[in-house]
Amino acid sequence: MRIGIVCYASVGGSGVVATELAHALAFRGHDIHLISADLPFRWRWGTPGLAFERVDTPSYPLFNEPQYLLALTNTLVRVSRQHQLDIIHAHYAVPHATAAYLAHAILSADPGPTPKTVTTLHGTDITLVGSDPSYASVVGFSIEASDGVTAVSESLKHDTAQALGVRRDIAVIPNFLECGEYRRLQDAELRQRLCPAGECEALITHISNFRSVKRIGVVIEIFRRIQAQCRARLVMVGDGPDRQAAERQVADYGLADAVDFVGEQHDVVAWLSAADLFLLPSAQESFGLAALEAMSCEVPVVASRVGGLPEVIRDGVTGFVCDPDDIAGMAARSVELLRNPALRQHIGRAAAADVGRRFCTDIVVPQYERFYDEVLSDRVHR
Ligand code: GMT
Repeated sequence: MRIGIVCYASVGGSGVVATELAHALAFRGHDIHLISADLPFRWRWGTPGLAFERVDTPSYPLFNEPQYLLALTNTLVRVSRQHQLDIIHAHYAVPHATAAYLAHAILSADPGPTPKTVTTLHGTDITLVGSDPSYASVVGFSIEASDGVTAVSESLKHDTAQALGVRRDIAVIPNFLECGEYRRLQDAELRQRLCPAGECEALITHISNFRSVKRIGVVIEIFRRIQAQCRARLVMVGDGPDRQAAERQVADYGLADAVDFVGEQHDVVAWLSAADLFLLPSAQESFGLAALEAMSCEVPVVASRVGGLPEVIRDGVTGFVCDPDDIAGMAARSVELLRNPALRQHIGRAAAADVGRRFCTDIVVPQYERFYDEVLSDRVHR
């Protein structure tokens, strides 16, 4: 198949999933064009069958507003015409589903077949941004107009109907990772560096893009409560708007010596392999790719019971999910895990095994291939 995949380049799960899907599909013999404003975070050169197509949004002194939707639509039309795309696959509805719709309308006047459009919903494109009254009508319309729609969890499928009144069929295809790569490393060097003997007993990690939905302040509050009961260090991986406030909070709590802010990191497997526990107390999380990565590296996760997280983490079996307001509960679960190495190992191994059964590339990517086949043969219900 010839597929154009559209995504955001910035650090964020939707861009990661779209880029990994592009690599995996190219590896499986498809002709893939990854279309984005910049090279995505996870982009790797040299995969045969995979090309990068940049969206250039020219500026003009009259406009304060960059015309990204028009530039993207134009790029989709150009790439479709040059490479006779079978499918345009938009990751993140805002505004990618709308650009796909417009490109489809333009291309339908050309002779020959018009590419089908597929939209994958990721989360905040529905729950925060897409349902904002400033966007809701056009986002709902563009989703209804796609030839096929997928969501990364049952919870997000439900939220799409609730928030936007979308009535069409939505297939649930979960996020995935390369299970062979997301494996706990036995290399103790980073652990030793972060957690020298005598200074800390447990290493706790959080990875995100530090936006308010991730509740970074709650991560630090949970850590403060853990610290009151057992010696531990917290490693904060990532960057974003809430980082400064978090650093101030850490200083106010007198925890500066126990918390490291290490910024964005490419090699998350090494950081996860050093960890005993992963915290994800988000306010909303349609899937929680970061939790999946931790689980695959045998790190037990304590998370909020929101969105798709309970579909990823089986409470009490492959990690723990608590009411998002129950900060005391999240701290108690964390302490329970940190004080009991056997439980930690048991949950960590169960988590990695479950990821291996449900969320590996070679299990999930064929689900996308089957979905593309259904869309191309008009077997998808609107
Ligand atoms: O979180 C966002 O605002 C953006 C989005 C992204 O592009 O990373 O995250 C969402 O998509 C991820 C990939 O499908 C999911 O793993 C995240 O749970 C989801 N974030 C939220 O729902 C808050």
